[in-house]
Amino acid sequence: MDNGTNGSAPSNGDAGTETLDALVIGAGVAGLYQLHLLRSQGLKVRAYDSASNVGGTWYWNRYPGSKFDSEGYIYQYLFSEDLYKDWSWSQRFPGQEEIERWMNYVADRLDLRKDIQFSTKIESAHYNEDTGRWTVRTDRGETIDTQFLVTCCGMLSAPMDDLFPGQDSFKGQIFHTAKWPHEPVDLAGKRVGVIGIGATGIQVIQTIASEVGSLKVFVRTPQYVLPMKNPKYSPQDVEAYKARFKEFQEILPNTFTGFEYDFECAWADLTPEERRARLEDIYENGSLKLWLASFAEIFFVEEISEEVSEFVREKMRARLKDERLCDMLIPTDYWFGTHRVPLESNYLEAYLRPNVEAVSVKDNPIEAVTPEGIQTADGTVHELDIIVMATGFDAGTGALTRIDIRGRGGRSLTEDWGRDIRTTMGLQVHGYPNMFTTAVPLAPSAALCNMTTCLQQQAEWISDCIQYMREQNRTVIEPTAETEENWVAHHDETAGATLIAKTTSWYLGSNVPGKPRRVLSYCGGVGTYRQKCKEVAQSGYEGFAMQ
Ligand code: NA7
Repeated sequence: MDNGTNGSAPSNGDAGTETLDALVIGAGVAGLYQLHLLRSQGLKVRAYDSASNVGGTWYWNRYPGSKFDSEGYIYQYLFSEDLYKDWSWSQRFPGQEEIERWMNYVADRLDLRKDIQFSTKIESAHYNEDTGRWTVRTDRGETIDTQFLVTCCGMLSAPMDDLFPGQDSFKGQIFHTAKWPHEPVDLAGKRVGVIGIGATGIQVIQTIASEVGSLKVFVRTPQYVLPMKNPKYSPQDVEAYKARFKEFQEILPNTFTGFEYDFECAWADLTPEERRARLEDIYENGSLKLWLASFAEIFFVEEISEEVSEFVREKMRARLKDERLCDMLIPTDYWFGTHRVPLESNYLEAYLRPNVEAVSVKDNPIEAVTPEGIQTADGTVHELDIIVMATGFDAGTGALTRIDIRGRGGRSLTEDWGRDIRTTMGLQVHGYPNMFTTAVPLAPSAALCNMTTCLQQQAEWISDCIQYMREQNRTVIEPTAETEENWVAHHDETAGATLIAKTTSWYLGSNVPGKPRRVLSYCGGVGTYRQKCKEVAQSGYEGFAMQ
């Protein structure tokens, strides 16, 4: 899978400084498209990635059971019908290996590799006010001088992998899911512990439960889950979804979440029986539709959210049966859909297996990793051979705050975002001229959307903006403080009206100690956000100072 292809190294000698028009950080979904767009515009552009190949999220997250929760046929680039139609998914929600192959297919089809430097980490990026350009340094000792810095680092690429004292002392193997090795990990017969039951932990647990000797799942916060229906595709199925290409091009960018479905009716317009029937019907769809397109009111109205939450709890109870498991695994103190809802396949049933044990660490937290296993606060040591940390990410900001990024006057993004997470539409940050961002906070691409829909829109906005600047003979762009303030206020107002703002989760950054709280994703909807971005472009980038 990993063909180890390395793009060409900087062209002008080992000690020299290469000069680019644009440097893209990341060769995942956003980075590949951004590179393609900017290169097509005639810019001298290069993408850098610390991985040895393309894929981003789908390169790193190769843990057992890793797969889409978005349908493969909508997790797609929509700018080229040929690119879309020449790839065929084998099933509705494909797995990581197939997704990684698809990303390689995209890179090859667009001939992107020659402009990507792999196995290279960007360590710092400093803005030079005199030249209006960025000086970027890599872990290979290279220096690159670039006019534009475009970050395509993904919203979930900074793993929370250093959480417990003693991790290094563990005698067995310990892996964070986002750093899963390329070599197969032999789980057969082993005593395995999984920490975390987010979307990732759930996929791991349901996949390995039957393979391992014993499995201990360390459960802190219960999680609403929805069963996935994941049929294999026949050639006819593939033809049928491909025939909808134009429809997807139309629909996806304009729905609330960038998925193919949208809210259709208001809660108040239906009788209780009709509501129930609608919930049952959507539940049977086996997708994220119950969350993202059942009733918009679940995000705003506590009573309605509670009713839909109870519907999901009922479904979970019927499968779990066991009272202790129900208490541990079914949420009661937050509402369905106020943070990421995972899809699953026989995940709950895994807990009914004799070799699987759910260990509550809610009131008895994990205190340390010892040479033998995981130790909880009461002193118990759970002896293990393998520990899987499905412990999530420093979402939206972590990828950038782990790079030394300095803007005007030497200001540090790590320090700025350490105080207050602010962006202008998730596309630029005041104080950091000529830096464009994707998948960062205050845009839908920070959480609540089908990522490809949102990332394509952002990449297109960025390349259009750069094109405009070149046509206007402008060289530097930066949102004004006022524009950013207005966007932050609008974002906060929109987010504050939702129940998302009342739920502790990574959607608010509450999984990272010390991280300033703010709902990361723009909650006004993908279509609305797109429209607002379009208006900015049509106005000649009003609110963005250009020189
Ligand atoms: P998540 O959704 O952030 O889940 C992380 C899980 O790890 C969650 O259950 C956490 O419990 C648990 N966790 C984290 N730290 C601890 C400690 N110290 N003790 C016990 N349990 C802990 O990450 P995922 O990778 O599953 O999903 C992230 C996104 O990737 C997902 O939304 C998809 O979009 C893809 P907690 O809830 O904090 O109590």
